[in-house]
Amino acid sequence: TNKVSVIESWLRKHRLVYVGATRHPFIHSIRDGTVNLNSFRRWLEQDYIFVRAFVPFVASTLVKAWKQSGDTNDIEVILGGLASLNDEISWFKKEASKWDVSLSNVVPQEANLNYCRFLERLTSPEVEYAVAITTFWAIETVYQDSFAHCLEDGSETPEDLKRTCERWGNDEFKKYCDTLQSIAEGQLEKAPEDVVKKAEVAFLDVLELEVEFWNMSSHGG
Ligand code: HMH
Repeated sequence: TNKVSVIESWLRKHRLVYVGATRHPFIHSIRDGTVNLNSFRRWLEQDYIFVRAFVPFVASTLVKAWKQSGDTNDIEVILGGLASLNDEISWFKKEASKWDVSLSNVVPQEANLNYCRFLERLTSPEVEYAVAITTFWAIETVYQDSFAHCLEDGSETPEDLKRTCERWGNDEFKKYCDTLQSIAEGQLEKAPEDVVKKAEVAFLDVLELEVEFWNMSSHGG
């Protein structure tokens, strides 16, 4: 059938919000090479804190997959996500030393704290798997879409920043996001209406929190 999927319909309905999160001025500044390097350093140190908080959220999503879906494929995909977060933490440490950023005493800023609290709320066993996996997909997809934009033809991303853009903008990460999307879609198709509504709200929350995160990186605060 050519029925529009739940996620596809949200992307249409919330197009402007989605574009706001994935084509933020901070991303434009990386893409056109005008990015302020202190802003980039701030993003790097704050995102390291974010990723550390992202791990328990993804782990809790794995537990939900195991309890509520039991699908072997879902569990392996989420486990793969956890494994890549393990690599990501090492990557942050290496990258930070290249930029003279110290990760040992980073003070999380307000936008980051808000985002980490949101993740923590979603680790609750009362939050449905459909909501958690949709949130997981949204979080990964915003970075994939944003950083891939910095690598497209015509972009003038400085050489030093390409390593970062490639981390999330590469084709394999795109495929991983597509897989998460189809898992989320499968859950949403069979979820009751109130759960689909909660997942939509969580999707919009992610977009808003991502915009605040980019704002924080650009200007501090
Ligand atoms: C703020 N959103 C933020 N940081 C990340 N590392 C990702 C998404 C994707 O992993």
